Amino acid sequence: MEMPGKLTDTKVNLVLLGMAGTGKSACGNTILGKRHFLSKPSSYTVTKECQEAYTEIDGLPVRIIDTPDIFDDEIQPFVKNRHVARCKELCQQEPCVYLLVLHVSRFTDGERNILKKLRDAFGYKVHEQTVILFTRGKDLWQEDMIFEEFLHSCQPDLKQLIEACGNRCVVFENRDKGTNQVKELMKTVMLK
Ligand SMILES: Nc1nc2c(ncn2[C@@H]2O[C@H](COP(=O)(O)OP(=O)(O)OP(=O)(O)O)[C@@H](O)[C@H]2O)c(=O)[nH]1
Ligand SMILES: [Mg+2]
Repeated sequence: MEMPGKLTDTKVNLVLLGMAGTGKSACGNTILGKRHFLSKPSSYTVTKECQEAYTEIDGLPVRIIDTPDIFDDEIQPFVKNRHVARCKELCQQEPCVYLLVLHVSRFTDGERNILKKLRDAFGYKVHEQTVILFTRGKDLWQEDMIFEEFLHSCQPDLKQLIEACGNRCVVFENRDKGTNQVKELMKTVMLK
């Protein structure tokens, strides 16, 4: 598996990106190990501005950046640009890994061209620094489906996205408090 480049610095930025309601803020909370970002069921977008939080994972200082949905076709360009600029500002110092958050049971029309939108925002090489973070892992386990099987059988547009991101995929169940999933994520984020 290809990794997003060796992260030799002592800090890393994890930028949570994805469409509204996919569980970006919930993933941020899972990584932090506590409720920090506002995360709730809503038909409106919940996170309105980029926010940061810090934690340490196995001695590594990690900055987590939670973001609003910047992929919505209805978003005003100046609003999107403001969020993107803020992310870039926060990521200036340390290496940055983008966590593209997707729901295991939904791959929407808006997500079909998400890589293009991601490249438009963060540059054409952004896929080299992107890990796909699926949420609602329990939806799979309840159907006795293992993650690898899900990845293997996913639809072509999603498969293409996964391949473009070097097959770096992790699954979270944000209702599960176990820390193993965070360890799995960090293994994928870091070049060991
Ligand atoms: N069962 C389950 N629910 C989840 C999971 N991840 C997120 N959710 C729920 O999905 C809802 C939306 O999650 P958020 O974290 O607010 O989603 P978001 O992507 O930050 O949404 P916006 O801030 O609006 O862009 C919340 O009710 C979460 O509890 C998961 O892994 N499993
Ligand atoms: Mg949010």
